Amino acid sequence: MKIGISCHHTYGGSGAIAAELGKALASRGHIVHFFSQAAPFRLGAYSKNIFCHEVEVMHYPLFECPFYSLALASKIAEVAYYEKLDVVHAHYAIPHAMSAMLARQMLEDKCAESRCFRIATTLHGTDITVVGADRGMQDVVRLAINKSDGVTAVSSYLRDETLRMFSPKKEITVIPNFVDTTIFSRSPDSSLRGILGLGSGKVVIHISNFRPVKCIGDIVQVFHAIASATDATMLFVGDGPERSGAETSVRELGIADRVRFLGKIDDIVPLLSLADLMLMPSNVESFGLAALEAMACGVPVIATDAGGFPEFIEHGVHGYLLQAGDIAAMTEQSLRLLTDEVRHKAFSEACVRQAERFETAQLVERYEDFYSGLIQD
Ligand code: GMT
Repeated sequence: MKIGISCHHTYGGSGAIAAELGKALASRGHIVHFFSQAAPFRLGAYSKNIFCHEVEVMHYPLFECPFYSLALASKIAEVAYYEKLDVVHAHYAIPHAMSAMLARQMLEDKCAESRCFRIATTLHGTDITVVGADRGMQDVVRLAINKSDGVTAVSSYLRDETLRMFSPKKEITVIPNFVDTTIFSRSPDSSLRGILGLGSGKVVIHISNFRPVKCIGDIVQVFHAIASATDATMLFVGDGPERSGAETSVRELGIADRVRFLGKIDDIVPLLSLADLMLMPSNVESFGLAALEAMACGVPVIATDAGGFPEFIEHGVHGYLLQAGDIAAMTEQSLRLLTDEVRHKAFSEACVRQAERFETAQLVERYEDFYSGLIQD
C-alpha cells in the first residue's frame, strides 16, 4: 500500500507512535510518506520506503496565526495525487484529519472518488480530552471524526470518552499503543551511571512533555518523600511548560543534588535500562506510551487508575494504580518497590512479559487490516 502519515513531529506519544508505525510499515514493504512540520522525532536515519514532506507555512504580517492546516492540506493533496496514495492516516482529528478532508476536496475534480485516498484517523487523547472539551472546537472535532473513513482510538477509555462526548456516527476501533521489544529491552550501560553521577542508589524516572496533565508537582512531592527515606536519584526526561516550576520546587526542597533534569532525549532505552521505577501520576492519560516502554525495559510503574493505564498495567503486578493526587499512597507503594528486592524482581519480570503483548509487529498488522478494510469499502 501507499500510505501517508500526518502527525506532530514534537516530543510526545502520538509522534512516537506515528513514526514507529511508519517505520514498521516501510519495513514490511509499504511506501510511507510523512507529513509534518519537521521530521518526526523518532524517525532516525534514512530508511528505505520512507519519504518525509515538511510542510512550509507562509508567514506574512497580516496573518497573526500562520495557516498550518491549509498548507498541510495542499501538501497532502499534491503528494497524494502524484504518488497515488491509498490511505492518509491522520494522527489526531484536528488539525490532521481536517487537513486530509480538505486535501481530498481539492482533488475532487482531478480524480474519481474511487481513486481518491481513504482517511484513517487515530485519536490519541488530547483532541478529545482537552481540545474536544473546548466548546468552540467540539463541532470541528465531530466533523473530522464523522468525515474520516475509519477511526481508531488508542484505548477503550478513549473510545468510550469519544462516544460519550461526541456521539459520532462512526464506529471506533481500539488499536492500543505498541512497543518494539527488540529495541526496548533492558541493556544496562554501567558508564552511564557514572556520567549521570548516580552512585549505587535506586533510580526513579519520569518521561513526558511536562504538560499540566502529567502532574509534575506530584512527582516532585513523591520523590521528596522517597529521597528522605532512601539514597535514590530522580531522572526527569523531556521538557515543557511545567519543567521550570519543578526545578524551582526541587531547589526549594533541598533535593537538587538528587534530581537530574535531562531535557528531551530521543533514545531513552539507555536511561530506562538503569531505572528501577517510573512515576506517571497523570490525571488524564489516554494510554501512556512512556509507561509501556518502561515496562518493556523491566521498569515497574506507579501510575493512576485514570484513563488508559488500567488497560495494560495491572495493580499489584506491574506496578500500582492509585488515585490521581494521592501522594501518600504513591510514596508508600514506591518505597515498597524500591526497598523489597524480591517484589521488585517479580514486578520487573511481569512488566517485560506484559509489554510483549503489545509488540509492534502484532499491532502494525492490525493497522494494515484496518487500512485494507477502508480501501475495500
Ligand atoms: O501525553 C502527551 O501529552 C503527548 C500526547 C501526544 O499527542 O503526543 O500523547 C498522547 O498520545 C499517546 C500516544 O497514543 C498516548 O500514549 C498518551 O497517553 C496521550 N496523552 C494523553 O492522553 C495525555
